[in-house]
Amino acid sequence: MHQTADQPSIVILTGAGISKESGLDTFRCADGIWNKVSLEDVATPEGFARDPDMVHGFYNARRAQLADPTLSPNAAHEALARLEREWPGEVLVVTQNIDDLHERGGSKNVLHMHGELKKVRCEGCRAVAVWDGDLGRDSACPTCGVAGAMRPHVVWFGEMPLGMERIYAALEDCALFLSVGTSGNVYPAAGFVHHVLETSGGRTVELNLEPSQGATLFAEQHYGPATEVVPAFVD
Ligand code: BV8
Repeated sequence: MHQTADQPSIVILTGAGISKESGLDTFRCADGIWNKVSLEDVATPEGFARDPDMVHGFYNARRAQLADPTLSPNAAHEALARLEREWPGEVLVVTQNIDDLHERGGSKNVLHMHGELKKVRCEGCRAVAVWDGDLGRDSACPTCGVAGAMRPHVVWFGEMPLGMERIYAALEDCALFLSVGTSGNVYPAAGFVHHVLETSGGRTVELNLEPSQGATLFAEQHYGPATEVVPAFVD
């Protein structure tokens, strides 16, 4: 569908809940990742400096899970891709997730504000590269060749999320802000609904398994598994 600039736009914020029914863990549910490993140890620059092998191991295990051929996008990812194809205006998926299930579900306009599991970054030349398999403390940069300076291309706590200028511009212009599968614990993402209310005044809708931290800020809420509530909302 050809998107025309003057048509109303949609911004969709997604979190780990949208990938849960594809078999990927969330962070703060009872069986969540942060109940198994401390985020200070594996999702901060300090943790990486303290024990790079532990952090590489944490992301290598998640990258291997993503490469599992039985893992696939679910009806919620596919419904958002359908919305992008059928909506005349721009549809931007801003995801906190580092998996690639939105792209594999057919979404084209995706912004990974917390980075991507399948990409790595060289702390020497700053180049970002696609990476399959394990990354280690001695891995060499595919761009500059220097070994020992590679890290996951992932935003850790205390680091600036990616694409913030583009995200705020989209929020200030959107007719609909849809939040899917996020607990609303992590900033700046958790503050996006507030930004919409203060700027574009767009329609705000939360689709989640249960009320998020910011639930009362949304004009509409629909609760249930993403594979049910997202297609129901989109279609
Ligand atoms: C920054 C790494 C500034 C990749 C992640 C006090 C106040 C305000 C802010 C702060 C503060 N103290 C510290 C901060 C800043 C901090 C923050 O917000 N901390 C929190 C804990 C208070 N934020 C940051 O540090 C961010 N950076 O602020 O930079 C700055 C300024 C200038 C210069 C430099 C820096 C960076 C945050 C990014 C951290 N990285 N991940 C990875 O390993 O994955 S965040 C981590 O949490 C995850 O990646 C995820 O993206 C994120 C959010 O989690 P959710 O996606 O919401 O997942 P969660 O499990 O919480 O919830 C799942 C939801 O799904 C639940 O509601 C559940 O009910 C629902 N669900 C479950 N099943 C289903 C379902 N829904 C539908 N269907 C289902 N089947």
